[in-house]
Amino acid sequence: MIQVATVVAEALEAGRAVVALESTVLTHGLPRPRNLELGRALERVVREHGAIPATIGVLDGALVVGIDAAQMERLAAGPAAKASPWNLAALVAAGRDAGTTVATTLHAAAAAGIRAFATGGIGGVHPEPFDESADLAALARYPVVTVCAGAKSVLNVPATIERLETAGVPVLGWRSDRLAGFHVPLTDLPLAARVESAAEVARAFEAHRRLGLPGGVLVSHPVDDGLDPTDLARWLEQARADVKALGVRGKDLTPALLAALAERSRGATVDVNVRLLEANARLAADVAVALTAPHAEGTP
Ligand code: PSU
Ligand code: MN
Repeated sequence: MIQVATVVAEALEAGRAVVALESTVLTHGLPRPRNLELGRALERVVREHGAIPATIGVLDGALVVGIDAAQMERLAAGPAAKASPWNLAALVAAGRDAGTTVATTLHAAAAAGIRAFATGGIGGVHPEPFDESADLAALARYPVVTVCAGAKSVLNVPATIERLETAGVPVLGWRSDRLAGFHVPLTDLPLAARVESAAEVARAFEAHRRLGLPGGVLVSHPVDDGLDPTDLARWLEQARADVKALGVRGKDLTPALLAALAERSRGATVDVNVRLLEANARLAADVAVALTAPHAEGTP
């Protein structure tokens, strides 16, 4: 039921660098037509940095690793559902189209043997009422390096980092000692480990695996020229009130908050989101290349 595109299967077979990309950001994270432009741009960035992109999505009920141009257009145009691990089977059984969240993308990437993945911001713990993303459990479960810009700003970020700790997910600060803040470069949350190069990320991931620890590692990549924290706090307060008035809950919550933020900031949050996604794709490609180097995959 998982279809791996020929170009991706051949690249993996040949030991070449491959980067997984998610598609919920295309179906639910960004407005049209920027979603499709971004989907194409991310694949281009990965190729320019020496790796093969594999955007993952659900088409006619098939979980596809490495969607083609027409499939990307179709997902970006919609309508498409949002596939998390808890609703994936039902969507597949019904033959639906869907974007894959970080959690579902990790599942498919791991099944295909892909070791590097780029997203924007991971899901996590929402403020009241209780709601916690399946992304956290998936990060703790699948052996993949995920490059992100921290957790999405709409979340309870301190609680999210605590949950990652409990789950045993190492968070590596890219050239920084604090967690990245998604729309803003940095939070004030300290990280246990700092990395300066893609080779260092690859070595940390290999150490994690050789120790027999389950799951992957998360790279926290701060955005350049992020939003002003005071502006973001104001827009966030407004966006939360907008979404509360709509009574949105569950899997519709994150997309609704991102859309409300985009509206309140007149597109400023979308501009930063696009830039950080491209930067993360670049870094994930460098990590994927480093993971193919002999020192990274050698015997213990
Ligand atoms: N990063 C972005 N934009 C997004 C997402 C991530 O910059 O839209 C998506 C990811 O697919 C992530 C999902 O897995 O939002 C989280 O949704 P939830 O909180 O319902 O698990
Ligand atoms: Mn949820």
